[in-house]
Amino acid sequence: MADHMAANKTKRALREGQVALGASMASASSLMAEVLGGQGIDFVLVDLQHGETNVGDVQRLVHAVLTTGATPLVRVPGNDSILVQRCLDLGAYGIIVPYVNTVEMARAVVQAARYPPLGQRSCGPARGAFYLASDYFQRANEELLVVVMLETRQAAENAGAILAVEGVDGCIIGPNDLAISYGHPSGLPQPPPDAEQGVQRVLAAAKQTGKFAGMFLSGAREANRRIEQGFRFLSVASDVRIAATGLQALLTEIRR
Ligand code: 3PY
Ligand code: MG
Repeated sequence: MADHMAANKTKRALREGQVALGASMASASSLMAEVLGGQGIDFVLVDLQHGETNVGDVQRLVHAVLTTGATPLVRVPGNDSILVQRCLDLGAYGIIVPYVNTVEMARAVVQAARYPPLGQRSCGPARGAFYLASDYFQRANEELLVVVMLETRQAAENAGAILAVEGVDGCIIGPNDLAISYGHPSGLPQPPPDAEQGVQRVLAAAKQTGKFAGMFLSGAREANRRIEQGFRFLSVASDVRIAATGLQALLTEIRR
């Protein structure tokens, strides 16, 4: 076991003002975790919200990602203190919490994810202290990434206050839920004008508070456009979408 917790490369990069690119995993496959992590990506997001993954899968998926050098992050299914703590105890290097709409909700995330004095995370890092490093408890608040999802009109309106909460490192926008909360359908190539105003409000709040803003995206052009605007934490692909679009493209080519 290491004496010192390995640095969270994604958090370091974000802190230095760099862009971090990641891929999301809807599947619970260790093979997929290794394949995605092995492509030179900064982080792999294990998804307990919309994927097939359960908390019992988290340990082996996080481990598989760690072997590749990518940072293993976990999106929990909701703002649930117990699940946040369990996923961190199972070795996640960061947590992404959906539907954080208010300052109170952001404070609850910090209470669950940070050890005292910043929060009230209970100390029992099953993997952290006995596998990751003996100084896990001392280093965790510094190394672990805490990301809130801003994906409603209310969240966009409260973005400045939410991002100012100590212990929140940054945010990521869910464009589908954001569009829906403004009364639009999901799956649009770009947010309609009123939802885009929400996007820009989040970005401005991030710049003002010195935190990072991110977005779930697919498509290189949209990713580059958002990076130019100042978004720095991007999930640019998901395993199921890549499999579906890659296979469709191949079949179209063969059948042409
Ligand atoms: C959304 O678009 O709402 C998301 O949460 C992306 O996963
Ligand atoms: Mg969402």
